[in-house]
Amino acid sequence: MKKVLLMAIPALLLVACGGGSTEKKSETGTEQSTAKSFEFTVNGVGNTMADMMFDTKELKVSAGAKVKINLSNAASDASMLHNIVIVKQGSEKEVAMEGINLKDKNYFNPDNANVIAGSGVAGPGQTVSVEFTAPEAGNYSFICTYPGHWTKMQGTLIVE
Ligand SMILES: [Cu+2]
Repeated sequence: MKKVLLMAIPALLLVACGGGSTEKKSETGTEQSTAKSFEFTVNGVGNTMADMMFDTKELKVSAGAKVKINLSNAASDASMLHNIVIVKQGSEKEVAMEGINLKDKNYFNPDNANVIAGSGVAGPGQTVSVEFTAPEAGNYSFICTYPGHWTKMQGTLIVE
């Protein structure tokens, strides 16, 4: 699994940041024992391009928390391959389009600044996971970037 630790997200939507928080910019490998953690399971359902979707449309976490999202592919049709990629809102299409030819990278570019994190690809009956540190407060999207899926398979990650 790719380790995607984005500590340096360029200031986006940096508005209501009251109080000078002294957030630790933890170096790779260190962990704040006080950090919250969240784990979710999202199911990829449907067996056709028309009815496929994530069964969960909204996830809520705290900024800086450890987050793990398990994507369980509940499809039975062999053509239904899914991943789950967390991206900055508004970049869904761009990230998905860039990923079309990146089969070797699970259909997304982990180096794209709009990508927070992403999972591997799950075939029917398989589960894949993505773990990341929640970015700063705001709304993000989670999408499936398997070619042709992003418009149908979307949800919102709310970071508070
Ligand atoms: Cu998909």
